[in-house]
Amino acid sequence: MAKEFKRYLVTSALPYANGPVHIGHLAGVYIPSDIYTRYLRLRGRDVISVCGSDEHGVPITIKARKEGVSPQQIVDRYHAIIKKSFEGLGMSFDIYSRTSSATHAKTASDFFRKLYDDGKFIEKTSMQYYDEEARTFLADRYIVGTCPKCGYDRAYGDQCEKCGSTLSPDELIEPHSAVSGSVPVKRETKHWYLPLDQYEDFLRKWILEGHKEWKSNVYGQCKSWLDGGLQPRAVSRDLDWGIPVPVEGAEGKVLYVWFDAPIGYISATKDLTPGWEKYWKSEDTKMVHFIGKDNIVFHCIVFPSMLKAHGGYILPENVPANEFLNLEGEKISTSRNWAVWLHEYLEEFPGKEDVLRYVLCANAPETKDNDFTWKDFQARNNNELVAVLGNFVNRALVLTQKYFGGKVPACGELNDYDRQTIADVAAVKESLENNIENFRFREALKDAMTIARIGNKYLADTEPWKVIKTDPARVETILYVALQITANTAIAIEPFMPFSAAKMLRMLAVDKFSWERLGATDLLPAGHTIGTPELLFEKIEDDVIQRQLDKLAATKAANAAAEAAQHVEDQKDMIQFDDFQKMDIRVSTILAAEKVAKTKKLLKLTVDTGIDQRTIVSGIAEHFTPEELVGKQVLVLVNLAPRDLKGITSNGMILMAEDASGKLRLLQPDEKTNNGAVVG
Ligand code: B3M
Ligand code: ZN
Repeated sequence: MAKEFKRYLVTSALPYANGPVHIGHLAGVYIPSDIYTRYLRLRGRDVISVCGSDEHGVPITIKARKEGVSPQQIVDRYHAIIKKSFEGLGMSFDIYSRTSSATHAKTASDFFRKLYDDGKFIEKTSMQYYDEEARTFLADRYIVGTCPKCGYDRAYGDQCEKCGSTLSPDELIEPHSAVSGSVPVKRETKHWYLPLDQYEDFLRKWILEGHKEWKSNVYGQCKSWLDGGLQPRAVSRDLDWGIPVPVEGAEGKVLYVWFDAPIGYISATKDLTPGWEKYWKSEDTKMVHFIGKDNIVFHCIVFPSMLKAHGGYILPENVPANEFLNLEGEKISTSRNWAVWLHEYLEEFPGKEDVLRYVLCANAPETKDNDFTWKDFQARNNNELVAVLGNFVNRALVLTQKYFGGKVPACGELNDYDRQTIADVAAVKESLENNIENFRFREALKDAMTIARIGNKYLADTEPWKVIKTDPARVETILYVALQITANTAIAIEPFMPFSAAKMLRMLAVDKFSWERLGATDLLPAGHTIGTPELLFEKIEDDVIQRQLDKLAATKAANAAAEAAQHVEDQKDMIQFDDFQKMDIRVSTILAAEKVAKTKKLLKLTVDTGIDQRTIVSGIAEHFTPEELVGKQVLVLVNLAPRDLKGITSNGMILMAEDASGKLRLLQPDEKTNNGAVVG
C-alpha cells in the first residue's frame, strides 16, 4: 500500500538566469509541476511549491563578458523577466527565489562546510586549462576549438552545439581561450570532490530496489549511471562568480553551480517559511522534483548523495523528469534563438495563457521527445478548446439565460440517458486523480476534457433548442444536468487551466467548488442565478499562425546568414614572390558603365588605367547599377590577357571582394590616387 504523506514539497528546476524561459522549459518542467501543485492544493493537502533563478555558473559569466556588463546585471535582468513571465502564465509557486540571495549563500556555504568538516570530501589536484593572458583557469565552456566529430570550428570544451556531441577540452582541435583567444596551458589546481563511488550501494538500494515505480526514462537513466560505475565529482571551480568555497586556502574558488543550485530548493523554502524544516527533515513529507531529462543525474544521483552525506534531510520520493520538446521539428536552442519565448508569447497572445498551458500539457514530452508546431497549437485551440470546451460551456449558459432568465432550472425526472451521462462524468474523478498523482498529466488533461466532451455530446443528443418548443419541462432537466456538468468541468480543468476555471466560476456566479465534489450533480442548486456568459476561447485564424511561422523563418535565415558570415575560404596553394610580381595591378577610374544587352550579369565598363582608356567587361551587373559605378576608383588587373565576352573584348579585370553572403564589394584606395598607381 502506498505510504500516506502529511505534506508535500514540490520543487521545479531552477532556470538559469542567462536567458528567458521558453516552451521547452514549460512543457518539460513548469506546466507539470504547476498542475501537480494546484491539484494538491485543491485537495486541501499541505503543499508548498518552491522555485527560483539559478544565478551561478559559467554561461552567465560568458554572457556578461560578451555584453560588457557584470554577471549580477545579467542575472538581475533575466531573473526579472523569468519571474514576471512565470506569473503571467499563472505559475503558482509559493516562492520564486534566487541563488544570489543572502539566505542561499549562507545555506550553501554551511552545507559545504559541514560536509568538509565531516570529512565527506576528497581533495585532489589536477591539471586544468589556464589562460596565462587573462590569468584565469578556464572552465570547459571557456575553451573553444574545432569539433573532432563534425569539424565545427566554434565547439565548446564541454559540447559541440553544432552536432550535439559531448566533448572534453582535450578532444578539441586547436583549443583556444574564449576569454583572451590565447592558447591555454595546463596548470595544477586543487579541488574538492564528492566521492560518489562511495554512495553507489546506497543509491542502488534506494533507487533500483526502492523506486521501481519511477518513470522508466528516469529509472533507466539512473540504472545506466549506476551500472557504469560512479566517479568522484568536483564540487568546486576556479571562477570569480559564485559562492566562495568556505575553506582556508580556497581563494579564487567557488562552489560548483551544480553543488549550490539544488541547495537553492532548501534556501527558497527557508525564505518562504520559518517552518521550513518540517518540509525538509520529516519523513512525513513527500518531496517531488520536477525537472527535464538533462537534470536527472543531478537530482537522482548527486543531490541525494549530498543530502545523504549531510544527514538529516529527506530524499525525493519521485523525480518525474520529462523528455525534450522540439519546435517545428528542430531542437530548441537558446543560442540559436530557436524557441518560443514565454515573455514574447504572453505579449503576443494576451488572454491566451491557458491555450499555451493546454497545448503544452496535451503535447508534453512525458515519455519521449515531442514536437511543438504552430499548426498543432492552432488545431488544438480551434478543435478542442473552442469547439468542445468553449462550445459546451457557452451553450449551457446561453440557453439557461435564454429559457430561464439565468436561473438554474429544477431537475425533473431523469431518464436513462441522463443517468448514464451523470455516471460517466462521475467516473472521471478517479482516473483523473490517479493520473495526476502518477504524473501522467496528458492523460489527466484528457480526463478533464472528457467531462466537457460528455457535456457537449449531451446537449447535441438532447437538443434542448428543439425540445423547448414541445416539452419545456424536459428542457429544465436537460439544462439542469448540463449546468452540473459545466460546474464539474470548472473543477476538473482548474489545475490545468486556472484562468479559464476562474472565468467559469465568474460566469456561474460561484466563489469556488471543492474538488471533493467533482462528480456531484447538485453543484448548482435550482434557483441559483448564474452570471453573464462570455466566450471562454476564441478561434485562432491562419494569419496569426502564419506570423509566428514567419518569425521562425526569419530566425532561420538570420542563423544561416550568421553562420555563412563565419565561413572563410581555405587558403590557396603557396605561390612565390615572382608569381605575384607578374600581376600588374593599377588604380583606375571607371569613366562609363552600361549593361551588356541580353545578359543579366555583364556590365561594359570604360576605365582610365592611367596607361590608357580601355574596355573591361565585368560580371557584376547584379551587384551594382551602372550609375553607382561611374566615377569610382577601383583596382584593375591590367595585364590579364584579353577575353571575348558576348562579342566585346575585355582588357583586364576589376578586383572585388566577395563576402560570406556572396555580396561583391569594390576595392578602392583609401584616398583618391592618380590613375596608373601601381598596387603591390
Ligand atoms: N539551472 C539547469 C537547467 O536549467 C539548472 C537546473 C538547476 S536545478 C537545481 O537545465
Ligand atoms: Zn561537432
